[in-house]
Amino acid sequence: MSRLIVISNRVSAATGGKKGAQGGLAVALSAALSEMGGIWFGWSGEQTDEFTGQITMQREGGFTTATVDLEEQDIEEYYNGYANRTLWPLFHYRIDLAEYERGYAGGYQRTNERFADTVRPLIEDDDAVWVQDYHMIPLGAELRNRGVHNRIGFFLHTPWPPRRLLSTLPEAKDLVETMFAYDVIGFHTEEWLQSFSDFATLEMGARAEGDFLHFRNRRVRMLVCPIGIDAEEFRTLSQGDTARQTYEQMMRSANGRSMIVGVDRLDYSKGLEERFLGYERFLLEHPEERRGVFLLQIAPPSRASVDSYQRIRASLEKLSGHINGALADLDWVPLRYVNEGYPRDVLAGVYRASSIGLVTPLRDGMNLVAKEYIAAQDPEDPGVLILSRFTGAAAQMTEAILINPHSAEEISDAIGRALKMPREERIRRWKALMEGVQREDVIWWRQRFTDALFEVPLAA
Ligand code: GDG
Repeated sequence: MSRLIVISNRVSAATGGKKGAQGGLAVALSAALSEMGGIWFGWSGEQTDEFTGQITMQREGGFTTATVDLEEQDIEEYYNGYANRTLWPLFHYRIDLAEYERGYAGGYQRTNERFADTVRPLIEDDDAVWVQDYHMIPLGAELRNRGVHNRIGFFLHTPWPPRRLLSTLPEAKDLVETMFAYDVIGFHTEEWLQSFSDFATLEMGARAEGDFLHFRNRRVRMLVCPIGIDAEEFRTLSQGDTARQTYEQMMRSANGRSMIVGVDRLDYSKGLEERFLGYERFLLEHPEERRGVFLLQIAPPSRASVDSYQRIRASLEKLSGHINGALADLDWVPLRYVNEGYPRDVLAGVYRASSIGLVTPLRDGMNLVAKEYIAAQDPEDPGVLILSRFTGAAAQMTEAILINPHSAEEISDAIGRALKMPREERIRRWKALMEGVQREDVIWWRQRFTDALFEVPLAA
């Protein structure tokens, strides 16, 4: 049987089988790897003085992880540079924040070549290779250059930007050309897939035929494959001791008030400023509701060495201070803003105690928090999900209250509507959402992708 070789920027730390310590993606990929056997390869997250390609192998839970250290220049140009300062903002439609530097592009290419050199000897003839995300777009082409004829798939976890935006990237065509080395390319939504196809056909002369794109002598299959969560695991987590204690603690602290919750990595794509402004608008427009609600925003800092992340952090501190300064009372604080991460079982309890899940990204490939919020609810008395229509999740979660996050009025109206929503309507919406979260879960996602990959005929 074929083994699976998963390649991603970071490899999830081995957790000794402790459920709940990993995120959904790690759970899904480790399950696939344990079932099929294989290797998960990526950067260790560590820095070394000089790149040697020395691999650290660890065997755990039925599969092997293989990691490699990078040198300082690689980390600066490939990870902090091209991945986080160029591609991430561009792929989230923020060309105002994207930095186009030849040094970053060169470092990205060099580091991907280093990854290819390092992982190449681990790949056997029958293996299928699955590359994850925007850090590693040229990796498939580099593997082909090193004689890998195996099936190779690529999955993009972020949006793919519209053609005219992608055209601002100096090396856009070269980058897209490398993607024709893959056999299957997966996106969360039809919209991201269509943007990719538009660029390839209209800017580069590729030919579309059904699900396939033809370019020069290559043919790739494009696949819509929305990622899910491990719904069962999350539901179990939300009924465990820690989640229950957290739930009780939160209910006591809410003291009869309705809690609204947001949970996001601190990132400008998540629409946190817009969320705060929408919530402030609700408080200003509905003074009578004020003391009956509060917003808990959990936002663990990420990518702190990148300037744009320092700026968004400073701006949110200012805005939350302003809202609390203007509106708080002796025994009521409208906004609890916490820059810390919490274990997943604590988060599950927080979600369950919240009357509203407020998810307002300006752009998001999928957004797993929306799905986790639904999975954690009490079926008898579920909360209401307010979801930005610019997330991948909105294409599936149509029973949420869908809003435009750029409009403070829409956020304010949605909060008012959610607070007043009758229980029967809450239950009806939640049931439909939960059914989707359970049906199209993370196991479904990886099965859908690997099925498509194994349908590809092997090169003669
Ligand atoms: C990228 C794409 C796509 C958050 N705070 C804590 C914590 N989290 C967990 C959440 C959730 C995960 O992090 C975040 O996932 P998202 O999907 O919301 O967002 P990104 O990190 O931007 O992920 C995204 C995803 O890839 C998968 O394809 O959906 O669009 O941008 O699981 O629960 N986890 C813990 N403590 C926290 O404080 N333990």
